[in-house]
Amino acid sequence: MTKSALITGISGQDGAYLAQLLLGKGYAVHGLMPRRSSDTLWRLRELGIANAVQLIDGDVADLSAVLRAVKQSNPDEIYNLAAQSFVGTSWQQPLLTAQVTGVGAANVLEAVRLIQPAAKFYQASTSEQFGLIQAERQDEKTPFYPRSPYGAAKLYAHWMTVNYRESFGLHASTGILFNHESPLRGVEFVTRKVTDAVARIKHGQQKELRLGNIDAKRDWGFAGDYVEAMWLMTQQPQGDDYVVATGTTTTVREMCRIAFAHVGLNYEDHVVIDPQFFRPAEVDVLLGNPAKAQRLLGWKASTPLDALIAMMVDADMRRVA
Ligand code: NAP
Ligand code: F7E
Repeated sequence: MTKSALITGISGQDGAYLAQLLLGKGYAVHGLMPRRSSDTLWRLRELGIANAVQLIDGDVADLSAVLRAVKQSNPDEIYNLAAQSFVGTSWQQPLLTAQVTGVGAANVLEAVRLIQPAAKFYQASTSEQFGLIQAERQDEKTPFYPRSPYGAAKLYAHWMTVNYRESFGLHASTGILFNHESPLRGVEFVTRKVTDAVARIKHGQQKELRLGNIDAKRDWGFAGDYVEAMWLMTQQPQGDDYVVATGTTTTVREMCRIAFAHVGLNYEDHVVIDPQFFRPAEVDVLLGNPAKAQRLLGWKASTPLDALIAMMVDADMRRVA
């Protein structure tokens, strides 16, 4: 029997890789897609799967649309990836972020509870929930302390998922994923902003790159590896919470050095610090402990940061050329 999956946020970085993974496993893949006036299918097209997925018109903040999508797709597994996911924007649009990133998850949980309670549910939780870190290495037991409207909205979605698991017996999991990147990353996020600029500078189209706090540290992995962890969670006998990370942390500064050096440039000749990119509150450092995911899911990050950055710079060099 062909399995059916519903992915909210299918047009995003993770949605595209997850759709590719599930199609490869023989799933019928459905995606909830909000109407946009501009093209948002570029990632699915880059992976060559735009015509292989079935798109359902709807916004995750609209319960009626979510109910209809669940009914129409009759899913065995539901992956809730839809979000206003850019931390910087969450201070400019805190209520929209709450509606989409927070209440949107509750809408999907309600739809599962009401019409598809046997479906396995995955919630895209985040290391941003740790924010002002309460332990040097963060794991599933580390207390949360979000530092942005995005982190606070995700925390609501996270606890709603745990609550629905405990209250209604749903097979509901949260993946507390640390930063993960790829050539399909949105250009507003720092890694892709850097690799895109490196390609433009190398091609003589740009001279400088303006950044904010380059002393911030992140635990960066490859999105292609991380969607495997999402799928492994829905294959377990019961729902649970898992940290997904590499277990190493690196400054934005060092990430810049690697990216510029990949094409023979020195980042210090091009990076300019610009106060407009500093945030009202910063998450200074994140470092995950993925031991539980390794032990119970058999999952381990397999792409080192320099290989990831090289992959991203090479893709942007091709695009800019
Ligand atoms: P992304 O590229 O920003 O993708 C977000 C997706 O959500 C897009 O398809 C977007 O569609 C969709 N979306 C936005 N508003 C929506 C709405 N109102 N209704 C339905 N869909 C909506 O994010 P990502 O990097 O793939 O991340 C996937 C999920 O994991 C997100 O929930 C994110 O918060 C979370 N997460 C990401 C990371 C990371 O490092 N990447 C780490 C931890 C957790 P449009 O493009 O049309 O707006
Ligand atoms: O920032 C610093 C910035 O925007 C990383 C999302 O996927 O991962 C992502 O959130 C760091 C921060 O990612 C610039 O201040 C410096 O310290 O790439 P980012 P993020 O905020 O960590 C988490 C896990 C998610 O869940 C989110 O959805 O880089 N930084 N200068 C900059 N960041 C940006 N964007 N732009 C700069 O110019």
